[in-house]
Amino acid sequence: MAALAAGCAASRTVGRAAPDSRRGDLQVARIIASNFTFEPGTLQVKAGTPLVLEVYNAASGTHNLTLYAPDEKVVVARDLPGRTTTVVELPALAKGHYPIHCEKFMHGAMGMKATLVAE
Ligand SMILES: [Cu+2]
Repeated sequence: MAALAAGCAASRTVGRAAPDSRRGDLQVARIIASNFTFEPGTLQVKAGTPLVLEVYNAASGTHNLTLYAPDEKVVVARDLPGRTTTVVELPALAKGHYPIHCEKFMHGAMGMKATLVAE
């Protein structure tokens, strides 16, 4: 798990989940994957509310989104086909910092990581 702590050029942009317009008990957020970043680099969400991530992979090749809990257990791991939106449904999360990594070989080391902050 040392790779989780390795410093590199992850995106510094900040995004925020929004309430779902159809369902007040859900929040939605959009993430864009590309070679080799996630945008936003920090995604702020509400703790205690289920979350739908719409993850668009703008690259032609497959990427991956793996979300780790603060204790480094995997919450969800999903491959992201190229030029496709993958919908990832997450349960209500407890407060904390959740690292996001692309687990394709070396992509995380090249900066393809982000942080979900539940607060
Ligand atoms: Cu990748």
